[in-house]
Amino acid sequence: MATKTTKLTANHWGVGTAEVQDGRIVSIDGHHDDPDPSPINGNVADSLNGRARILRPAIRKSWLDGNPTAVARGRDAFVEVSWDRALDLVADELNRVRSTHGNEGIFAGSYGWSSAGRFHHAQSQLKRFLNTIGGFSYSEGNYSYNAALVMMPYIVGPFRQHIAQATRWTVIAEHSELVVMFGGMAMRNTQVSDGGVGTHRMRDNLRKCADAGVKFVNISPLRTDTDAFLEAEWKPVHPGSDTALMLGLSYVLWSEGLMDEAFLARYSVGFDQFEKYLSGDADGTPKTPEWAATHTGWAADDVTDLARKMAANRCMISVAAGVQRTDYGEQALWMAVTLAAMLGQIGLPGGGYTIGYGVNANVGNMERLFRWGTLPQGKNPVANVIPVAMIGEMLRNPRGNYTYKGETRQFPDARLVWWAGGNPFHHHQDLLRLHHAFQSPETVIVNDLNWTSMARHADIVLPVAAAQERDDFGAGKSDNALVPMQKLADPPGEARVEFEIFHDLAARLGTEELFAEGRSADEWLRHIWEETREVGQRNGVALPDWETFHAGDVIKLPDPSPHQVFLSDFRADPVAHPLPTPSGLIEIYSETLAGFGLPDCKGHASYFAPRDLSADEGELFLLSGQPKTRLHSQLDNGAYSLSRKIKGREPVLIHPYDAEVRGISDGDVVELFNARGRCLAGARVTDEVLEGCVFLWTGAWWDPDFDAPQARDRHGNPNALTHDERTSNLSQSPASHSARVSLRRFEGTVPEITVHAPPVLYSETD
Ligand SMILES: Nc1nc2c(c(=O)[nH]1)N[C@H]1C(S)=C(S)[C@@H](COP(=O)(O)OP(=O)(O)OC[C@H]3O[C@@H](n4cnc5c(=O)[nH]c(N)nc54)[C@H](O)[C@@H]3O)O[C@H]1N2
Ligand SMILES: Nc1nc2c(c(=O)[nH]1)N[C@H]1C(S)=C(S)[C@@H](COP(=O)(O)OP(=O)(O)OC[C@H]3O[C@@H](n4cnc5c(=O)[nH]c(N)nc54)[C@H](O)[C@@H]3O)O[C@H]1N2
Ligand SMILES: [Mo]
Repeated sequence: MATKTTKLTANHWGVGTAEVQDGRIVSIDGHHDDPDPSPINGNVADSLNGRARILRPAIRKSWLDGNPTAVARGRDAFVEVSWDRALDLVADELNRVRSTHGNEGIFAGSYGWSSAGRFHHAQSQLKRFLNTIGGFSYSEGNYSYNAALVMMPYIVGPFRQHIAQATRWTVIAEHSELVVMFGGMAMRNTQVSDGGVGTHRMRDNLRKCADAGVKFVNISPLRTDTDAFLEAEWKPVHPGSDTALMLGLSYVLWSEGLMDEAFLARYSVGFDQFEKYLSGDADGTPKTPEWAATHTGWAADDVTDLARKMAANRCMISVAAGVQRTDYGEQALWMAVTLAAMLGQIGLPGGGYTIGYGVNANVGNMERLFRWGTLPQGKNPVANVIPVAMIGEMLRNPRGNYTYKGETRQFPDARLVWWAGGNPFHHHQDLLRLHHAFQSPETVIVNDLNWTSMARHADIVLPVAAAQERDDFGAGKSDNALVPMQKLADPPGEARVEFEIFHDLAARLGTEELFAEGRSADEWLRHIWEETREVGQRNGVALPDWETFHAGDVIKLPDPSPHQVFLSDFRADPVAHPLPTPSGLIEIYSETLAGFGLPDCKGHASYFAPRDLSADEGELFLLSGQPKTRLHSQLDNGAYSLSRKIKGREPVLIHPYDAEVRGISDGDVVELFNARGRCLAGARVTDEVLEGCVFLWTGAWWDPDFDAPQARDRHGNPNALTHDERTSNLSQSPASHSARVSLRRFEGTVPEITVHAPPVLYSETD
């Protein structure tokens, strides 16, 4: 008789309650305690059992044949081999590369979200293993808010503190009168938080704001960047022009005597240098509302009106992380701080600014109580670290120089590249260019669940178990829920958990003891749980033993600072609580940044128009935000994700006017193209997007047709079109929201999507 059981699992998109029957997942729903569970759960069962799962270790055919350039990476067939054979090859390659080029020749930055779980975390496992054999080159920062990570310490303080100490939404409900949101507050993004979310609080907290009568202004090219219940005023802006708009707002405050001079004097430095730029004394261009209007698409009077309202009300300025994922994205951040300082409400309940609301489920809703136990990664003796979004540059220019944080640095010469838990053919820009860059390493190794576009660019592919196929526990990086992860099903085929894979490799390389310290996976889990219990005890929180916890329900700990007001200490006493900047104050002008002498980041916030890269750039702005129906590229082949596609393509939002002049109807297959690439997508004609702007969700697996012009992507991946320039020489951050494209109806035969099925596979005996 079939036995049905209910088990718990933790995902980045929340706690899942799974129905399991005969070792297979039947369905996954949210936890009954969660007021707003994520429908992304609806993808899991199909995706885990999908055709794209990697079932056996596989080696790229030409590479195995000893003629690695015969067929390009990303186009080749694979040969399935035994685990012993695959791991022998990996060990040989590691030995060859480190003896000829040193450990710096191994690049294992391996950026990506992988999956939840404190122990079976792909990057931690990979890095711990590589540290036992002498280390590796790596990357720092992220694709999410890298410009903020680099920029904020110069002008206010570390960005992670901004997020952790963001003013709580409950405080906003009580005290704010107006919330001005650059980049909106997309509810779809608040489904997710790195490492997991116990309770989705955002919707209820925003409802409290709406019920309290707080007014919202959504300054974004997309109306649905706020949910209807907020009744936000939609004031769309041209992508990349937020800095110009904020300058126009500042000009009104300045010229109408609405700025808080006492605040500026006490809490900031350098307003006078900025003032010369604002007034036009420095460059002959006063940043008037009329000037702002020419860059933003706003009417000058609307700029004036909004500035006056901001000065007359308790006003929170919110800047979505997406706004800094643009050309010169640092400037909008600096300008938001400058504008908020001029208003003088920083540190007051419901006033000031926050960068990063909406970037995950927890910002403004929860802060972690203490550090959870985790698998230690060990020490990396190799010091070469690149900014994460320079992966393409690094592959193209081994030992080349680049500028970063005011320094000149040198890329490593990466001979072997190893990716576990991330997908550069999802996250990076200009994928055709990346495809060419990925031809240069000698060896590429990928651990993944699925035949993603990245796995297809590997020489050695190692199939791994999914989060739902292993015992672990989840505890989000910014969350306060501890979630038992109970293995729901066995991994398919010969897929294995990463700990076992690295354990076997360490045995081949003589570092088994260093890697495993004599513990099995189960013993490590208990060890890490004990560590969590100990930190809990030190913080006055009693946690049960492993058996009780792992067989039980979610444990929820309280928010340590439910009434948090960002920078309230600093406001109360800037001498006792100085900011960690050189002056201890908000740096409206930064000597440090001015001293770098960069062309694209001056000593104060400045407007630079988005790049105009070539004549074939295209006439429409292209935006590419996070998908509602999945997490990045994860679960793209799940039922919920597939249900929203149009003729199998990713939907692209097109304004009715832009559609009409091109003869495009809702539901048509369209082709987007520019100088770099092209892709197909499904037309969704809607006035929720600004005219002149199209919006294509990220995450459709890149499915290049190498026989078509520019290897046209069949599926609708925006990174077929985005550029691989970074925000600036200061932070070298991704600028994926700044691209332009042309659009037409696709007239040819619509090709099948091939990327959700495996590549051509042989077995070694064929
Ligand atoms: N155009 C454009 N591009 C963007 C963005 C944008 O706004 N526009 N946003 C950017 C942002 S903010 C981000 S964070 C990145 C996200 O980029 P990524 O984090 O790279 O995207 P994911 O799809 O989450 O990739 C995770 C991969 O890990 C695999 N995986 C899951 N669990 C495991 C595991 O246990 N072990 C192993 N080995 N693998 C596992 C999944 O199958 C998947 O292939 O994308 C960026 N790219
Ligand atoms: N469901 C789901 N949720 C997610 C993720 C996911 O993959 N799926 N990914 C998570 C991750 S890793 C991250 S980093 C966060 C990202 O969180 P965000 O960075 O906040 O999200 P984005 O979707 O990149 O951008 C938000 C909005 O900014 C607007 N925008 C873009 N460019 C501009 C501009 O120049 N000016 C203005 N004013 N607006 C602009 C776009 O309309 C876009 O919808 O989301 C997280 N949440
Ligand atoms: Mo992100």
